Formats: sequence, C-alpha cells, structure tokens
Amino acid sequence: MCDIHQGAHSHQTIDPAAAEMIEKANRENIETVWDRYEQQKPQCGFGDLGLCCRNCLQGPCRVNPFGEPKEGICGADADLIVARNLLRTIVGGAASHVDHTFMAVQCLKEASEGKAPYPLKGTAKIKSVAAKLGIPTQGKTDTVIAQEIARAALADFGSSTDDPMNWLKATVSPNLMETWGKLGILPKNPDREIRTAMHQTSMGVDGSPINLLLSSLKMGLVDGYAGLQMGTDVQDIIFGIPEPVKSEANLGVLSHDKVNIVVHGHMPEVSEKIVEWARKLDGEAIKAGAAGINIAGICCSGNEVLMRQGVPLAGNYLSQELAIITGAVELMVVDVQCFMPSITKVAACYHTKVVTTTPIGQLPEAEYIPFTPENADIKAQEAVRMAIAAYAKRDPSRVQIPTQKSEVWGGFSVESIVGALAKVDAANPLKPLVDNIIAGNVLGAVGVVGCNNVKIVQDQQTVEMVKDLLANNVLVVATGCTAHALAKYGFLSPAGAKKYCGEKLLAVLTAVGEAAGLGGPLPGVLHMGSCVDNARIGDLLGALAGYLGVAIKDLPVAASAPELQHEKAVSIGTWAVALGVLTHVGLVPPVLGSPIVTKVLTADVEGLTGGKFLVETDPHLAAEGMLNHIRAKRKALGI
Ligand code: BF8
Ligand code: SF4
Repeated sequence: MCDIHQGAHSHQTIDPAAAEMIEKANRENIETVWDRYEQQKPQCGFGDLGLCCRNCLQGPCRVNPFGEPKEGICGADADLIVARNLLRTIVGGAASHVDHTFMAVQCLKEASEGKAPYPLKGTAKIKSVAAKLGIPTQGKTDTVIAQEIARAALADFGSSTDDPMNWLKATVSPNLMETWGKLGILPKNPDREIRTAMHQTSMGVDGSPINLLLSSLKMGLVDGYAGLQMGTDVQDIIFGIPEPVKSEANLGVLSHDKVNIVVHGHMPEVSEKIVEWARKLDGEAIKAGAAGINIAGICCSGNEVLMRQGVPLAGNYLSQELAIITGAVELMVVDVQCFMPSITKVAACYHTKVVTTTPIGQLPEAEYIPFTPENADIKAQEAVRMAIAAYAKRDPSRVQIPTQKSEVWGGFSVESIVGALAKVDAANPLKPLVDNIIAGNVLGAVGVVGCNNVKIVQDQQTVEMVKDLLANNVLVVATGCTAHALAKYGFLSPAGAKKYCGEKLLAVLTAVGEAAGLGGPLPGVLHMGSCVDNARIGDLLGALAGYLGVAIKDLPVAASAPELQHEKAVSIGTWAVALGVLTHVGLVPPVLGSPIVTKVLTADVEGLTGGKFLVETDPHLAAEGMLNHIRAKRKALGI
C-alpha cells in the first residue's frame, strides 16, 4: 500500500491544509482517495447514466441510450432500470439512517432503564417529544417518560398494521399528512417499508417507473422520520440539546505534543464516551510523556461532538486519510458510515491505531472493541488507553501538522435558535425572524448539506455557492461534511458573517447576536449538526410555515447538496423534495439514462409535493437558480 502511488494530481482541493497533506502523501508514497479515483477512470458510462442492472443472475444487463439493446434480458427498459436503481439507492440511504437511529433508541431504552451509563441530559427534549407523541407526563419522572418514549419508538419498528408511523404523525403538519396520504406514500413500519422496497425492485416485480418513483418518495419519508427525526429527537434526549459553542476547524487542530484521538463515523453513543474518557484519562497521557489528550472529529461524529462538547473538527470526508497522514494521530475510532476501508492501510504506514466499534462496521486490519450501551465506559477506556500507549511510537520526524484552523461556532439547534430570537422578542420568538424575512432583510434561507465527493474539487462548489447566497442576504444553515467545509473557511463564525454576508443580513445577525449576548453577529452560516440532524432543518421549516400559516412548499427556502457522495444524501434529498423544498444537487445523479425519471425528478414531482430537484454543477448558477426560486416564492406570498 505504502508504495502504490500514482503521482500528484492537481485540482483536488481548495483546502491548503488538505493540499499540504496530499503533497506529503505523494512524498511518502501513500495512496489516497484521489489516486484511486484516477485508477478508476474512465468510469463506466452505463453506470453513470443508471443503465446497468444486476438485479438478477441473468445479468449484468446494460441498455444503450443511443441504440440497441433497448432492454435487459427480462425486458426491463431504461426507465425501469433507472427507477429501480434509484429506489435501491434511496433504500440504502434510508436503511443507514434508520439502523443508526435504532441503535440510538436501544441506547435510550437501556439508559432510561438504568442499564447503560448514559445520564439523560436532554430533559427539555423529553418533555417536548413526549408532548408531540401524546405521552402524558404529569406525575412521572423524566426517566419514566424517557422509557415510554423509547417504547413508542420501538412500537413504530414493531408495528404490523397499515397505519402510518407514529413518529411521522407526531411531527408533521396536517397539510403534509394530507398531501402524502393522497399520494399513498405515508410510510408504515420503517423496517417493513425497506423490505417491501427491496422486494418491489427485485427481478419480475414492479414494472412501473412511476410507481417506483412514488416508492422513492415514500422511502425519503422513511429516512426523514424513522432516521433523521427519530434519531435527532432521541440523541438530544440522551446527550442534550445542543447550545451554541465555539471551537476550531481544520487539520491544524491536531496537537504536536498531546495524544491525538480522532472520532470518525456517526454514532454519538461511541464518540461521546470517547470524549468523556479522554478527558478523564488526561492524567495518564501526561504520565506517558504527552501534554494530555486532544480529541478531534471527522465527518458526522465530528459534528456531533462539536455541537455538544465543543470538540474541534479535524476534517470532512475527503480529509479522513489526510488526518492520519499528519503522522500525529494515535487513534482513529470509527463506528458506522463514511469511513473508507483504506484508512487501516494508511494507518499501517504510521503508528496510528484504528479501532472499530460495531459488529457491522469491521475493518480486517483494525482492532475491534465491541461497544454496547452497557459496556461503553469500559470499552471507551480501553480505546483511550490504546491511544496513550501508541503515543510512544509516534515518529516525530514524520509528523507534519498543517497550521490552518478557523474559528467555528456549532450547536444551533432549533431550540437554541429560538432561544436567541427570544432575547429579541420573548413572547413571540419567531416574529423577529419572520418580520425580517417579510421586510426583505433576510431574502430567504437555504440548507446546505451533504458530503465531499472525489469527483468535485474538495469544498469548492460549497464555498463558491454559499458566498453568492450570503451576499444576496440569504441565511444559510449547514450540516454534515458541508458544515465542515464551510467551517474551514470561517463561514461559521461572527467574522465570517462580516466578511461574506450582505448588509441587510448582517444587520439582522448582529441585532440577534448582540441581543443574545454574543457581543457580535451570529455566524451567517448556522451549524445545525450532523446529517441525521437535518431533522432540525425540517423542524425549523415546519415552525416557520406554521407561524405564517402556509405550507413548507410556499416558503422562500431551498436545500442544496453541492458535493453529495453517499446514498444517504440521495435519501435526504428525496425527503426534502417530499416536504416541498427545491433541492439542488451539484453532481448529476445516475438517472440521466431515463427520460421519464429525469423529468419526474426535475419537473413533474413539483405538481405532487411542491418540491423538485435542481441539477446544476456550476456553483454560481446553482446559487442563481435557488435565488430565483426564493424570489418567486416571495412574490407568490406577496412579500
Ligand atoms: O452522514 S455528509 S460524507 S459523514 S453522508 Fe458521510 Fe456525506 Fe459526510 Fe455524515 Ni452525511
Ligand atoms: Fe437483466 Fe432484467 Fe436481470 Fe436486470 S432484472 S439483470 S435487466 S434480466
């Protein structure tokens, strides 16, 4: 591994810290994601258009968009193959989030029964979730209510009726229930929906591209409510509702003289415990000759522990190998999702230990420390001590930590945003925001979410697009690896607001920031968390729509995944479209092989839900497309 190296390539990243580490990788003959991308070129044109089918063993079949064959062996045509593939992609995304959420629910159940060492920190969330689920709380302790909430969540997974999921019903407005009910896309038991969709897409079942597309919308709702919403609600109950917190972002957060532990993946059940024990075992690291323990986060684990613990962000998806290439990381702890199988190979070139923690997320060269809610304290200590032991093996001659790091503010939950606005108008917290939207001081809002993708220069589309949005007085909220991207360039700080926001938006952010006691503007981009935390954006949209007495589809808002990579980004985007939101993607998804699927996703679906996809690879045109949409929505509202 350490000697398979394909040479340097330009146009990989706009992040100077990442560029410095790519150069180091080249010097040290270490292969990275960019090298492997070059080796894959040219990528298959059939796959790129969504026209390859492997759904039965008569295949693989490929249909030719420009000639023959027009059908696979069973007679499936381009539209059918693309629609089936798309639904399977969305099933993949939804399954990832739903499984993540199920593990969080199990943790809540055990914690609330006193069987797992997680004190429930989100007492306000216990009350608000119980209220929305209709769980009576009078005379009950928080623990008892939390047990009932866990049981309500598990009831959705155990349901064998045809009733829609309770968590969805408890969360969304009657107009959405009506829209989705009419379309027949209200999901039942999420596990059953995932099973049914796999069945529906198997050889010889559904031959209707339109029916498959409706199931795709339904699968977006499975993700939205059994993944994102339930996950966020439950994680807030266990770990606390995030509050604004200041930290730093980029590879410069790694330490020269401390034991560096990087948490990577998605599950706060794991990352929170690592952070807790790293802090408790700091003295052991000092005894071992280090200056203490430094924790940093990659991907969504990074977002989770930034929001609740102020832990700095080391980097987003494309930077995960680069963190190890600094030569300064003692331990990388992963759980599920988005860690590349390559990390153990890169780690083997250094003293870095990689620890896997879940039965489904194994890497053959890593150490497996099986975490469960009950044993989390013991296992976290084991992992942290492994990092301390590895420190002695660090080779200072190979350490090179980029200096770049930026100030970042994280932790903008809906509750904390409303809390800040309440400092302006305690009786009616949403009023200052809505008044400023009506007055045009805030033109609208865009949720910028999702990943890095090796096909796109790291962070470039995100940064360029967000600059245009902010300059046009559009408030931006961010999650996932996009939030990391924006953090690296200072967008998630008060100084970033001054640098990038239009005058009117800056004035609003300053008024709210000062009222909230921050002594300056709120950041122009509010960090709302991990990808699962996209539910917070849904909650905010629901609250704004409710306040104005309109539907979400009528709001001057949009969503964007400028550098999407994972199946989860596709399922989240589909949820957003189902909510009625214009959703930009900065990379052409593999659907162009089907004229029907392409037309439905980018046009016709708007007549069903009010949302649709906007596919645009140029960041400035993407911003323009969303600005035009926002202006049209304002006009329709008469503002
Ligand atoms: O769930 S943004 S690369 S880390 S998929 Fe993965 Fe994409 Fe990052 Fe978080 Ni979200
Ligand atoms: Fe080919 Fe049809 Fe089988 Fe797909 S399901 S591999 S198109 S025969």
